[in-house]
Amino acid sequence: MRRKRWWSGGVVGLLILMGVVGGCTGGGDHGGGGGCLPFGEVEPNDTPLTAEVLGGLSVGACDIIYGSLSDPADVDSYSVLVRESLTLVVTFDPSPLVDLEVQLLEADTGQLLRDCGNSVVPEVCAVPVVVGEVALAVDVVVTSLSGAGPYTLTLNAQ
Ligand SMILES: [Ca+2]
Repeated sequence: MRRKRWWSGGVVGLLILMGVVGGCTGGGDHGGGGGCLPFGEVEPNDTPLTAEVLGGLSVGACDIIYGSLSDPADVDSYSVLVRESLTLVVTFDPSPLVDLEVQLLEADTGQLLRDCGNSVVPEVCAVPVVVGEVALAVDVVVTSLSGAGPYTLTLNAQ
């Protein structure tokens, strides 16, 4: 009798566990509660080959990057793996010392997905990303139009 009850509890527990895992498609990329995962910038990151890898993005996930362009010629590249079709909402918040340009490229082909323009207008850039059966690597490239200084970049997958 006792053994049977234990087994029932085990099945229920397993189903609950499966439900939790199935419901969180981010696979641990977001800490729950909708908070953004923080990243510090790591140099060198000037080229697609040295892009800082931020990991996978699924709907509901969010990364926030604290970076800095050390001089007007500096380039900062970040690589995300988009796991499903989603809209990537990029928000950039530079220091007044720097005027940024942010571009999103398909990592494998180098094809431009969206030029988000400079940091004056707009400061928010929504980029639809269509993903087939295989996850798509996207490079986010930050350059300076003028000046140099720190910035905050938020990648929100919706
Ligand atoms: Ca750099």
